[in-house]
Amino acid sequence: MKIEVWQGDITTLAVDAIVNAANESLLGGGGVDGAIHRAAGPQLLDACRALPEIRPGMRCPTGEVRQTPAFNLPAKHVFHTVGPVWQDGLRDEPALLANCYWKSLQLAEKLDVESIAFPAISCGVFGYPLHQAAHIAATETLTWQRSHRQPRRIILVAYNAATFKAYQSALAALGQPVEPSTSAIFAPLALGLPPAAAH
Ligand code: AR6
Repeated sequence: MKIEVWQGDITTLAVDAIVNAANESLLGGGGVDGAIHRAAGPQLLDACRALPEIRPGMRCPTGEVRQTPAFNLPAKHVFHTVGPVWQDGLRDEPALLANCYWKSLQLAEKLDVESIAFPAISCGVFGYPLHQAAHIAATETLTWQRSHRQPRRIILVAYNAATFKAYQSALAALGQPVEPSTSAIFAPLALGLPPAAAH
């Protein structure tokens, strides 16, 4: 088994679970969060609002994960996780980012998820340096995969070429080269099925 790397829009993937890079309110935002809410439809926001608040305005602390259905998306579940805002790297950012990956994988195992796709959590608005974040994503997912059977497919989604390259070099440094054909291997899953056919 290998960690897969795929370049494109995570909202098009017919996987069991896609991970959202959200904020602690879970009430939507820009970036991949905005794209996921737009593609899933307004029921996603209702489902997020229905999740319990830990304190006013906070439904999911940084480094944790919450689950909702995926509504109009071709995926089955959305796992909402909250990455750390990058400050200087000395405020627990690496451990918090690692938790986003690890706790999402624990939830996936609990829900019998066979395939899961992650965006580059914290690498947009939250400003995490790309190569450091890619190293954490690669380390957590490879470590998980080497010691667990599920999820069988773990896909790191790069929205742009720079992120794809960062994943390639992070995985190669950890002993897993990524062949250029990886996205072709993945293509049969990314069928772009109309949402109604996928449910
Ligand atoms: N598919 C895959 N990746 C995407 C997509 C997409 N459709 N769109 C963007 N990305 P960001 P963060 C990539 O900013 O840094 C939101 O407002 C993007 O290129 O979405 O964790 C939330 O509500 C980047 O590599 O998330 C929070 O307030 C990566 O996804 C805050 O932003 C993450 O960028 C979270 O910031």
